[in-house]
Amino acid sequence: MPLILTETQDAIGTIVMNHLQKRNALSEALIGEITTALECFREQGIRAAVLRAPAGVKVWSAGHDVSELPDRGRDPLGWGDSLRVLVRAIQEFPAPVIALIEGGVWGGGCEVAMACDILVATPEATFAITPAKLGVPYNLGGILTLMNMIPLPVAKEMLFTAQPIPTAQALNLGVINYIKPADEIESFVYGLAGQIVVNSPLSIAVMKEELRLLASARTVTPELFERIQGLRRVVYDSHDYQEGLNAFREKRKPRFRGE
Ligand code: YXS
Repeated sequence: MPLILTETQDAIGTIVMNHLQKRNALSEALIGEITTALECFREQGIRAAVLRAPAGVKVWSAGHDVSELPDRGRDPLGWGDSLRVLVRAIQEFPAPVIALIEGGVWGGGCEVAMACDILVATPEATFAITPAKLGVPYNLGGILTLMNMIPLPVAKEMLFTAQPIPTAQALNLGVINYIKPADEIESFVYGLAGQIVVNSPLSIAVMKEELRLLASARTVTPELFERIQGLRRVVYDSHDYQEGLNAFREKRKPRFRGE
């Protein structure tokens, strides 16, 4: 059974994440279907894409599929990790991707939403960035996505508390573009997409790529990169990382020891 639903109309492509029994956890299978759909949209010359869950969901995405995170000793968020693949696929898609958000957005789901170009959410939506809850050392690219989207004190609060923030706060911070009630959000999002698809797709594609390249342009020396990777390795080699995974799998609270 497919994990997504897709639709194309008037140069607008829609991807509905539909793996509800796992709360749209970003498994390799789900991410594979999304990236394949984006490839098809690219071939069809889609000029705006909408990424959403079915109307009325309580959870937009539960984040990375924890059952697919490696046990300790291996970087859980390396270049080839499926979450990283999806974030890049959205950021490199040559047309704007609009996130239509209802329900809770958890963990890596926040980064997927924030990789989108325009975010529209219902008042009930929430955003929780949760590596600390699991004991995961977030990766460089992911931290940079968050740094580009969220003022540092708020990014730190979200990362350190792993608690959800409400849509109203996300709007105040500029993390999302609009808040729209559930009965208006769909027509609003497709109206926005309609304003995009009549403009020059070449101009938009180039400006999107310019923004991506400039937003990720950082001076990262080999020493800085190796120091960060060394720090992250201490975490994913640790008891606490394994404990976070085990606690999730056993549906219990983790007991972190700081080692
Ligand atoms: O028990 P069954 O088999 O029915 O499965 C349950 C959950 O185990 C499963 N599920 C997940 N499976 C894998 N990975 C997940 N992230 C995940 N989330 C949920 O879906 C079935 C229904 O879940 P349940 O009963 O908890 O649903 P609920 O409606 O009561 O609660 C929905 C949530 C989203 C509040 C709850 O499922 C939850 O808190 N999920 C985990 C959210 C989270 O911490 N995500 C971060 C994942 S790690 C990640 O994204 C990055 C690596 S990082 O940590 O670095 O950001």
